[in-house]
Amino acid sequence: MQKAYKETGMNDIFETIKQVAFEIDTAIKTSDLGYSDSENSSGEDQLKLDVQSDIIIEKAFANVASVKALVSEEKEGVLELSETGKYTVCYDPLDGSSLVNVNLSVGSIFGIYEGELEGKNLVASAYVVYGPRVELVIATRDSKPMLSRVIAGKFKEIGEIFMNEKGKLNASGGTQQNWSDYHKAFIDSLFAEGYRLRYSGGMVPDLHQIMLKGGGLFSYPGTTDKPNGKLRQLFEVIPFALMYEQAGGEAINNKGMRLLELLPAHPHDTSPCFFGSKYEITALRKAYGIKA
Ligand code: AHM
Repeated sequence: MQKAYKETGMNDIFETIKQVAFEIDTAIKTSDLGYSDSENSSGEDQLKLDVQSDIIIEKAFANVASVKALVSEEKEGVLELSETGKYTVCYDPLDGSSLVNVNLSVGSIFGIYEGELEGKNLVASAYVVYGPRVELVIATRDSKPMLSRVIAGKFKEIGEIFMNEKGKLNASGGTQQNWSDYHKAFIDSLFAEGYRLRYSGGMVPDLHQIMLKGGGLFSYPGTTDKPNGKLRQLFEVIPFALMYEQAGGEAINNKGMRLLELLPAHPHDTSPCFFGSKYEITALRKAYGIKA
C-alpha cells in the first residue's frame, strides 16, 4: 500500500468510486438502454445512461468530506460541495456511452485534483471498465496503476500494471480523411512495422487494453475538423496521462508537451493526445518533428 492510499480523505474517494462503480454497472445492465427521448412503462421520462451515471456520482460524493467540488463532463462549470474539502474530483461518468447500445465496453474516468484545475495538480486518477467483468484501476503520483476486479461482489486487487518499452497495438482515433499527412504516414509506418489495429471507439477499454497488453500507442490527433482533438483534458486526457506515466509509458500532446502539464482554460477544453510505450512515443516525436 502506497502513501496516498493510506491518507483517509483520498481513501474515502477511492471507496466512493468503488460504490458508484457497482451502481453504474447495475444501471447499464438494467436500464432501458438510454433511449433518451422515450418514456418508460410507468410514463416517467427515461434518463440517458450518462445522465443517470452523473447523478449517481454526484449523490455519492455529496457527503464525502474531503471533496471540495465536482466537475462533470455532463455539466457546465464547477459544483461546489464543501469549503473545507481538499480535492476536486473531475469525472466523465460514462465515457463512450453510445457503445452500450451495441454491447461494447464503456467506462467512468476520475481525476482527483488538489488546487487549481491543471495537470500538475492531479494527485490521483481512477477509471472503471464495465465489460464482461468490472475492473477498476487507481494510480497516484507515487504508485503504479493498481488493477482491481470485482470477484464475488467485491473489488479484489489483482496487481500493478507495468508497460513494456515497446508494444504491438495501434489504436488511432479521429476521422482518417481529416488526419494530417504526417500523422497518416506515422500511423502507416507502425502498421508497416507489424503493429495490429485495436480500436473500439471507447477510450477507457482501448487505453486499458494497451496498458494490460504491455504497450502500444493510442492516439487522438488534432484533425482538420477538430484541431484540438476530441478528448477532454480534465476528465479524460490528464487522468489517463498519470496512468500511462506511472505504468512506465509516456503521454504527450502534438507539441511534445507532457499531458500532465496541460493547463485547461475551461473545464471542457480538449487536447490532441498520444499515450504509449516509450518506443512509440519516441517514434511519434520524430514523425511530428518534436525535439526530445
Ligand atoms: P463521447 O464523449 O461521445 O462518449 O466520446 C468519447 C469517445 C472516446 O471514448 C473515444 O476514444 C472517442 O470518443 C472516439 O472518437 P472517434 O469515433 O472520433 O474516434
